[in-house]
Amino acid sequence: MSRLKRAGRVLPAASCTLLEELINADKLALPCIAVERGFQSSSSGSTAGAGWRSASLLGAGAALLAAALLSPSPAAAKKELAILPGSKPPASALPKTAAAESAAPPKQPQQQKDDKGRPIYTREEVAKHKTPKDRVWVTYKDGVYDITEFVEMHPGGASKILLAAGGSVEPFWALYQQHRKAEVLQILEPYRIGSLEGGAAAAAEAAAAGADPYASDPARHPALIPRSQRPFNGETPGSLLAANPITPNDIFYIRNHLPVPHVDEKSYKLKVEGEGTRTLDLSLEELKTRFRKHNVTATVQCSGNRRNEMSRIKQVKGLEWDQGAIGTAVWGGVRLRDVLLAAGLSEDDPLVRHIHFEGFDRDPASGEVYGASIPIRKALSYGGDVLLAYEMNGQPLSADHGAPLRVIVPGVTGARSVKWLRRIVASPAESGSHWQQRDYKSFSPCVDWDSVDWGAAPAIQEPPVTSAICEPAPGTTLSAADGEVTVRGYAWSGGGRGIVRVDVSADGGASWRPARLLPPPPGAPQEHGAYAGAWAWTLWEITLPLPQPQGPGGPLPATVDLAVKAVDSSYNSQPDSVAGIWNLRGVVNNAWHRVSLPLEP
Ligand SMILES: Nc1nc2c(c(=O)[nH]1)N[C@H]1C(S)=C(S)[C@@H](COP(=O)(O)O)O[C@H]1N2
Ligand SMILES: [Mo]
Repeated sequence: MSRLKRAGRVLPAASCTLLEELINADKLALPCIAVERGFQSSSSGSTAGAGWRSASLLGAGAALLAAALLSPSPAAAKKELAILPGSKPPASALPKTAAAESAAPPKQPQQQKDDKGRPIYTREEVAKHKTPKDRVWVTYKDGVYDITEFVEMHPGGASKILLAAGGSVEPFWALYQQHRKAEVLQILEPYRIGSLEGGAAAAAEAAAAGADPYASDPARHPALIPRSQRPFNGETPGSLLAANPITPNDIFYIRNHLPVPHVDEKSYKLKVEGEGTRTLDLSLEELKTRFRKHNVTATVQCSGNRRNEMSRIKQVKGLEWDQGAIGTAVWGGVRLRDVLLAAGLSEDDPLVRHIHFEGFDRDPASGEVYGASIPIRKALSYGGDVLLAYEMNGQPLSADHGAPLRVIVPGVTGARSVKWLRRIVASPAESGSHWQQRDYKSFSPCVDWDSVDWGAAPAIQEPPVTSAICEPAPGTTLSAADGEVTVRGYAWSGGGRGIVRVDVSADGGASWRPARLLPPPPGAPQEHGAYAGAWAWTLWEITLPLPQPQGPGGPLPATVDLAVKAVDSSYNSQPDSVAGIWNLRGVVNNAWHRVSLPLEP
């Protein structure tokens, strides 16, 4: 109550409207600015879908190439290619064609040629070719390929291959190891238009100047949609998210506030100290041998997931995440509880209320380290499954995901799962970290950056039930002639509450149909809607009929307005709109997720 009063006192009633002007840039320059340097300007256009940058890249027909490049059986993909109505022989895509020539970069005085007389292109030139309009180029080893014709041959659908447009296909092939590259290469070869400058070795030339604190950041998978470069933040494209209940490590979203610290695994020590403990210094080896190993299948989601929808209502400060700042992995490590008990912490120590985590990452300007805390009840709970993880899906943690050791707090917002864990502190008080005290909190829609009282709201721990549509991608045009559309996505709730139901609408929420819940990932409770320990998301899918014209040439709605909402095991559901939960930092957006797609006859 006192919190509400406090907020009420500082706010003139007139400011309590969502129709206020956008917060101006000066007002945004608040405490978090140091850690949000890289954040990209928003796409706060008023039209639905304005923020969906990558979606428009997905031209019709890409699915075929995806099939060819990603399918387990390239032979089958070739067959598919052969039976396509109106498909041209691949020879039409050779560089001789007028189309390919006209789209070539402006002729340089002396175009460099490779040993076969083919033009040599730089990576920058290749990167300009990401859409059918600009021609779609990809590279494989030192080859440059114009695959535009191939992409356009297919009649439609969202696809994965255009994610590689303008760059190398190799990281995508590595993601889907099941396909045999030699045969897929045969499909690719006729589309070769030239060679890459410096050959395959050019890829290694990336390392930048020494003064840059981000210079030693690791390479990232090109499928990640970057939301900022320094620090790096990137999300998983929807089509890849919905494809697998376990998110492959390489495309798991990355949320870094600071430069990636490189921690030597051999000399690594975890310090455990604070109220009611005797200090421990544990090497990675000691952690692995002195404590029992556990695997926990858990979803991690950033509090800012789906923030871009908030910015469409009124600008918020933060990374413009779409629905991909979420992922699910099987985390391997030791229980935090076991380590705390080994440090002598007593379960009924009245002085210990919070467990703090501190990372090795440090703000190069202020020296501040990343930190967060969780309540003691969660930290010590046997069923709470809080893990000190050194493995992600059976692999050692990568540099971006917190090597060599990170915290995984299942059912709790991502910010508390501290990466590159340096220190654990038992304490009577919450962490004083910026990210615990002055960020990752939500307020009334009327609170702005002038009036915000950070002490007035609790730090986000368990997030509310949420869900999102991952496929079809925004920008996809639906065809009534197809009769139906298949919609896929995820649903997840905080606190280990399982998903009992997911409702999907194709008319903006006027009518609903329950989606089919897909089998939970390995290690998660196998029944849907578990009351506890349901740390992992539920993927779902549904095929819905598309509106049909009444008689030939009859009228059709211009769009199909998809919406999704989920229900968790406490029968919590989601609010229908973003406006009522808008908050200045753009966190915990769990409104119905809506995707409007144009409908053609
Ligand atoms: N040390 C440290 N831990 C951190 C962060 C960070 O910047 N530094 N980011 C946090 C946030 S906000 C999120 S959402 C998750 C993201 O984990 P991921 O990058 O492995 O997906 O890590 C959390 N742990
Ligand atoms: Mo986050």
